Amino acid sequence: MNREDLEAHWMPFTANRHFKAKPRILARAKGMHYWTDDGRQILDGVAGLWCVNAGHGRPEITNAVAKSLEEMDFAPPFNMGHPQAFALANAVKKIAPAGMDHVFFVNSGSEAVDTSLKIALQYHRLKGEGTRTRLIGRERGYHGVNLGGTTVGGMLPNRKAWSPVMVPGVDHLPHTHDLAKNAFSRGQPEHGANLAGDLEKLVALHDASNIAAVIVEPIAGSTGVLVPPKGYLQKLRELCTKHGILLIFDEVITGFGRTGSAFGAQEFGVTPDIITCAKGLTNGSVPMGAVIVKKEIYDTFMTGPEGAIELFHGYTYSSHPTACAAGLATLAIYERDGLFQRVKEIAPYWQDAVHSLKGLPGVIDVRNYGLVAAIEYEPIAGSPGARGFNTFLKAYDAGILVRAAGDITAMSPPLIIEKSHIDELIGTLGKVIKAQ
Ligand code: PXG
Ligand code: PLP
Repeated sequence: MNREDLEAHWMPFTANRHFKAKPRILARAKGMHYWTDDGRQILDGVAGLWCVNAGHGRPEITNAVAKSLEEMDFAPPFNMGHPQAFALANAVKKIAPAGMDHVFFVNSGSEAVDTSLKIALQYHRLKGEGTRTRLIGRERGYHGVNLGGTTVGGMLPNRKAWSPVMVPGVDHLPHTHDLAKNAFSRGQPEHGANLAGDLEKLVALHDASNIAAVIVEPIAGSTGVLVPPKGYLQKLRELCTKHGILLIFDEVITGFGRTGSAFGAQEFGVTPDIITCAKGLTNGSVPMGAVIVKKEIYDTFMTGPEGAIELFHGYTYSSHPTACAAGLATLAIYERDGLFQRVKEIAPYWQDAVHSLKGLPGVIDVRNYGLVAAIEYEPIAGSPGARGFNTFLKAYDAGILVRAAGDITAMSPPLIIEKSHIDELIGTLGKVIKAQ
């Protein structure tokens, strides 16, 4: 492909001119690997973009999608149903935390987040607490790119240009990243549970009667893998319950086995009121997201006249048959192959491997949980992010795909990863870091 052929496509979250000057084109994928357009094999250290949890090219998914498309390309999701939507909702409910038993389908994590915020606001109105409108996110949170999610998100470059249209009445809790106290933690860091207590300050400032929901990622992914300090999520749950505030876990990354449980909620033993998810729901094969709510929320909506629409919200492609087919096939693979349990089995090896990078030049932190890890580097003076991005580029040249988040290399391989792949991934990354 020459430069001209690349121009029309405005690429998302990409330095377009830099990319188009020296493109990185993936042409094929199978199992743990991608192949580039010029035939180079690349070991996938990020499950595509945190989504291909069962590994690439699963024939069960391909066949289910093909069959579904042949049977019925599309069915309107408003006022009409199709069997696979109900089947998938039941399959999601089966692996969701107990009591979280209703599922609203969308097409992405971003849509799941904005949907969850709308549900939270209307829930309080229906309960006669319509003053509960304020939303609370967290610094360094990522909740997708729609306006609600952008507002509750805590990443400056994602918000700056759109400041005037940010949703009003949003505050942010402090993030939990504390290198001084927690650097090189294995699993959950020791220090920082007290940071959840900042919710009390916001309650003291606004009064609980004005606060609708708190949204956090159990493990912040996009901003460089921030594992929750021991006791932090429990404390947040306690305070939300005390003040009648809904707790939303954004599990777009932590959902579907990444932590070693179906959801982070189960892994960390904290049940939120709402879960948002996407990515691993269809193994990344067809776009889809979902919002899972506890029974009490759904029941609260089911109280008006029977003939009335309860929630004026939904997408043309909510519960799209193709996506539902992909989701059903994906969840069946997770269950049949015991992939979530597999994470538990291989996580200690993964942990030892990533922590072997401690001591390499410029490495100021290594952290991990389940099958996710991050290596953080001392930034190059005057060029924040350059070291992380260069590491990504050099790693790609060396045959591994990792993700740059500022001066952090994030990794989240498919859950089918073998020890030999871990050796190759971390061995190669180590060489790249040494050569920087
Ligand atoms: N919430 C969370 C917690 C996410 O990680 C979204 C919402 C949005 O999902 P969609 O499907 O709308 O992209 C995400 C997505 C990265 C990276 O660099 C992470 C995501 C997306 C793109 C890049 O780590 N996560
Ligand atoms: N814009 C217009 C003009 C539409 O008609 C619709 C849906 O009918 C949308 C936006 C929303 O599209 P979607 O439902 O795919 O999110």
